[in-house]
Amino acid sequence: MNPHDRYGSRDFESRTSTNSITPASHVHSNHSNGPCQELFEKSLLYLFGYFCYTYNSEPQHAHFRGMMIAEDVKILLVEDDPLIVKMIQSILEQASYSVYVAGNGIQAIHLLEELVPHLIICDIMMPKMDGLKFRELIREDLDLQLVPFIFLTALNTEEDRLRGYKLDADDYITKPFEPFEFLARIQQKVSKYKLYHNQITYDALTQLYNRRFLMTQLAKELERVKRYKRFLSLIMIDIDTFKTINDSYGHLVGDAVLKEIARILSENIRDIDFAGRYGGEEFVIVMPEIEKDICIQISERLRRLIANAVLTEMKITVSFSGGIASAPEDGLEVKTLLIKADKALYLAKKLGKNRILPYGKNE
Ligand code: GH3
Ligand code: MG
Ligand code: MG
Ligand code: MG
Repeated sequence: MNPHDRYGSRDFESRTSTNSITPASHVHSNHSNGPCQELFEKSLLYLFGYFCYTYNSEPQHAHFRGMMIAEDVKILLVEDDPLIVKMIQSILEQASYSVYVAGNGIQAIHLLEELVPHLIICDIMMPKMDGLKFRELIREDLDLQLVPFIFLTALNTEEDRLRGYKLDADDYITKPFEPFEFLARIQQKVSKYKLYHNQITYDALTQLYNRRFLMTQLAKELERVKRYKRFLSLIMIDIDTFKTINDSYGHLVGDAVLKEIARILSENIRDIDFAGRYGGEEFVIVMPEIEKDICIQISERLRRLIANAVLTEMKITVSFSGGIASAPEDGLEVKTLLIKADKALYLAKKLGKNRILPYGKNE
């Protein structure tokens, strides 16, 4: 079992905290039958039957909410043929993937407004917007640029395949395909992407979001605050006199203390909140939909929790100081809010540490 399963489940892949889309929102439309359609469908069904009989699914794992927990790997399937959709969906779901289906490029773009999948499988010949046009459009999206993209198509001349690769497709699978090989190719791309994604998203020591990803997520939340006139608070935390821990017990114990602090913080925030490691012994917790006064209360609870915790086998106790800033009252930009939270934190240190100050009440 994944040791982090208990941490709850904020879905970091969603583009904002309020989104909730469910897998397999199908939309199908009629498609034109090619000359070999019947034979093709029969061979697909045969291979698929064999696959269902033999395949033994294994659970997948990924990261959520700034710490690892049981995973949900999302695959977007853009395909207009209902039979192929059904088959691929079944293959992928048996391998524990969540499948989201769009019947053409336009529907796929609509789904991608809320979803960042771990992989996209895309047919080429589709009504309204074909796969090539769809690929061209999403290549410009920063969130999607690195998501593996596979063309799955009956178009199988060298020219067709080259055209696919020129659009920077990671793979080009032709129909009919063999289910085991198909799944193996998907799994290989998903696991490479997960590895890469984890490296650019999480801090290796604490498994919280790293600074870069934290700021990206915060920027997205602030967009939402602006667009929907919502609010958000964040606390910047700095462990008090942490240098003395290193000096007294050594860096490895210091690391273990940081890990435990991260775990406690992460276990005691809501699913839609997220925590990141901002620097060495500095953390930031972002709380969407929380106004400053409530953030103070929540942060006080966290401060007491940490101050009362006995950490590591060495039974170490620590405290932290924190500075709070809120949107929109203190600003709507990432930089502005972090600077203000840092100013409040600085004052909290100056006033004697082990305390939390909101920006704007003491300057
Ligand atoms: P203050 O109350 O003013 O924050 O005092 P402090 O000792 O916490 O502050 P200072 O900035 O002087 O020191 C921070 C220390 O955190 C120094 C550095 O060695 C330690 N540190 C930073 N990152 C890590 C880390 O990843 N592992 C360990 N073990 N220590 C770290
Ligand atoms: Mg098609
Ligand atoms: Mg510091
Ligand atoms: Mg410190």
